[in-house]
Amino acid sequence: ASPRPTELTTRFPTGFLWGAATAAYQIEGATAEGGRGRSIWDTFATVPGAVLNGENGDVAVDHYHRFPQDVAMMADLGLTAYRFSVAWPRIQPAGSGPANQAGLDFYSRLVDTLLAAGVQPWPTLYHWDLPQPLEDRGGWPERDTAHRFAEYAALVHGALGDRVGNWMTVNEPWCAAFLGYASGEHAPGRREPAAALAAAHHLLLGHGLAVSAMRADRPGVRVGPAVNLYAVSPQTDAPEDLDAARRIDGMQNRLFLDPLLLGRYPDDLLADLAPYGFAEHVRDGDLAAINAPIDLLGVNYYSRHTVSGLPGEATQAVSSPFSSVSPWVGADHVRFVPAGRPVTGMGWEIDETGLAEVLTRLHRDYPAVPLYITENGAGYDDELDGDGAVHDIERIRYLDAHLRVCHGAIGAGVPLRGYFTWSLMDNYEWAWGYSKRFGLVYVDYATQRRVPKDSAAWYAQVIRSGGLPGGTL
Ligand code: PNW
Repeated sequence: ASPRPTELTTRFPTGFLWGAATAAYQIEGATAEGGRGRSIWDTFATVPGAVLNGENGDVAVDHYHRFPQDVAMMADLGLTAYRFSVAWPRIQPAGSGPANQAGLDFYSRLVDTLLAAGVQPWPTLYHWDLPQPLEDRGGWPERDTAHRFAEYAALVHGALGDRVGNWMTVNEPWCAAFLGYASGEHAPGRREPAAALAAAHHLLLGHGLAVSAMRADRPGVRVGPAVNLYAVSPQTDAPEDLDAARRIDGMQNRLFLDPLLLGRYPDDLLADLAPYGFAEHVRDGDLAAINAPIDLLGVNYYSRHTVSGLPGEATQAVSSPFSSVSPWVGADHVRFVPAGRPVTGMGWEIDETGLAEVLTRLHRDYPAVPLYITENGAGYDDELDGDGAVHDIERIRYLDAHLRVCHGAIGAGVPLRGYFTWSLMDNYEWAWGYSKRFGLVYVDYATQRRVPKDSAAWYAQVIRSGGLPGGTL
């Protein structure tokens, strides 16, 4: 028997995946090359006022052309895995029909380059770039979109599944549904609460149908969704605040976790959402499809929501300056209140204890499934220093604190198998355009020069040593 360590260490298990994440529209550019069709983000970015400074992903960080150097950079960092997304409009420019070979070829080359560099490819099939022709036919509020997604998933998996073992279906269905169709701060910019609920159901259904299609094709495939989970706290013990926390936890976390992992929607949400006709979208067999066995659950974690249901000063939900319409369907009276913690450059409170809560809760309340942190990171207005470096000590502190929580969770028996930081490099931060930087690597947008930040060197050292250095940061 191996001796039980008497002292806490921060050594991660052998085989723990060390990764970084990106998404197609945020990094690729080349939006008119290789037969790519238009996506809802191409359209949305042209709407006056939708994106800060009217910026778009036409060029982004030119990863479409620079991927060999970017993969070399990943290898230099020592990453053992890389999470990227596949642009649906590159594969099906019209949103349906046979695959565009040039689109498949791009991801095939990327996968081969990653494998040659010793980096595991972890693709996400949907990171928000719906083909515009599908939005023209109604988008995610339309049930047919879920079936189109499963078809597309099968095409990509058919082409890459011989080399790619781990897949994510949809990224953050909460954002895609509620920022896209309720508050309208993301593409396609619609402000229709009932449609947003339909979108949420169809994103989940699309996930489930895709899992089944991929599994039928290759029974050994490992696949799951990536959801964005938050810790949620009531501001006080007042019944109104407790109810606000129940609703926000419901809409943010349980609306997705319960159907995915338990095969049902929560009763309290079904009651809250009845006025919007939510249940009318849920047909016989849908919940069984959504509850198809998954092999992994991706958890994107950034912050905690502190909420109140009492009247008071209005604050922006999730600190978005881009819409005055709440994304919180059935809970638009809820106020998001600052709890006084330090914030990142996004205005998001830094609270690693929330990650501990999220992981503990998954372990306690849901059937066991291998967990991966598929996003975690901090956005700031980083700048090159006079010495040509980027000294991003706040990002290092953020990552260190969250990784310590991951280590503790593993020690407590949570089946956490890997960690992907958001993001590998600075990129197009959606409605914020290029103004917010999440990368370990700085990108000079004028020249596309990549400059590893201090956090990149720190992360490389963590990976090399297999754990976190002691001492204070
Ligand atoms: C996630 N919110 O987006 C995405 O998966 C990434 O593409 C993105 O760059 C990253 O987190 C940082 O923002 C989110 O308002 C966008 O709650 C907005 C919210 C949450 C996540």
